[in-house]
Amino acid sequence: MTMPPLTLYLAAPRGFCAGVDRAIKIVEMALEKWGAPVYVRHEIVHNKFVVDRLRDMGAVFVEELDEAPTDRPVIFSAHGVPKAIPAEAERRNMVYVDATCPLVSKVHLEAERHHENGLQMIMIGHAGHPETVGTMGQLPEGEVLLVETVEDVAGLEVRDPERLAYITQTTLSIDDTAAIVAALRERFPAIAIPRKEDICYATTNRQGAVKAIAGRIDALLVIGAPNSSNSKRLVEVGRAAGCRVAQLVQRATDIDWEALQGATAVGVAAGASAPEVLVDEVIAAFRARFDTTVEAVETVKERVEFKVPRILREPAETP
Ligand code: 2E4
Ligand code: SF4
Repeated sequence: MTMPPLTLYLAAPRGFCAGVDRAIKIVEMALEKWGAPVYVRHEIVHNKFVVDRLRDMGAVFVEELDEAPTDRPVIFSAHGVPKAIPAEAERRNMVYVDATCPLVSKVHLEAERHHENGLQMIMIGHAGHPETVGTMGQLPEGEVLLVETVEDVAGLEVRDPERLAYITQTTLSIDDTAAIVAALRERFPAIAIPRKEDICYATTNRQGAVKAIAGRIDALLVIGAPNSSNSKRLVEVGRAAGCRVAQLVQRATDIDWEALQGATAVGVAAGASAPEVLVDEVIAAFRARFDTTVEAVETVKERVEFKVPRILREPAETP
């Protein structure tokens, strides 16, 4: 039986960013240094495949610090934590390693700097997302006001419209955020503008890569988890760029083949927390059904790398 021809356009950059690479390495190195179990507060990154692999190696994932015993090391996820969490770990005399992405920590420091200068903060982000909770938790309750949409801007009740600054989650849609920023600037012309955008390089590049293939494809598959903010944004970016069919899939078994009927060009992108083996798995699933040609479309090369914290670069203390 002859298979129908289909071209797969692979968006590049895709998949792991420097912050995810570092966070996973932190868990692996902690297991090497201290042995199992090592506790991790929240999924280290939002990907079941990554979490299951680390769990098999001896990591134990918990949602709250008090679910971890005090005599084992604990790692904080890449998304960041409110200030109260490391403080609590110290109070309980726990060894902890912070896997917060340095680009999230940069936003934390920015919030603190503005606060010290007497500015009230507005955060653009998604309510309840761990990064938003962590960033808002850098400042006392009530100091950071959250906006999720352009409509939210009208309802803001600020202390002093002359003394405001804004920060954002690192994984937002570039275009949606620009619209919210425009609304903020219109309502509060004196609002302080960040020296550099908080949306990180990896988010920016992955969205750019989806836009670059959107015009050539009948459907887009984004590999990523349903709780992965940056991955969900890639689906939205695809839709906004004209992809009628845009699916978020955790792995090949999630693909809705019905929806792809008649397609001859399909785009594949992957969120910052999705490992490349899952891209390979999706390609293999296409090869089993179509006479598949794979074409990578690279918009930019990424060369960012982050060091792991010093505690993991030092040898374990001998008793
Ligand atoms: C930390 C910050 O934030 P998101 O839900 O996109 O996290 P995910 O774990 O999917 O991606 C890695 C990451 C971690 C992104 N930004
Ligand atoms: Fe860091 Fe950006 Fe990766 Fe998030 S997506 S972990 S902010 S590099």
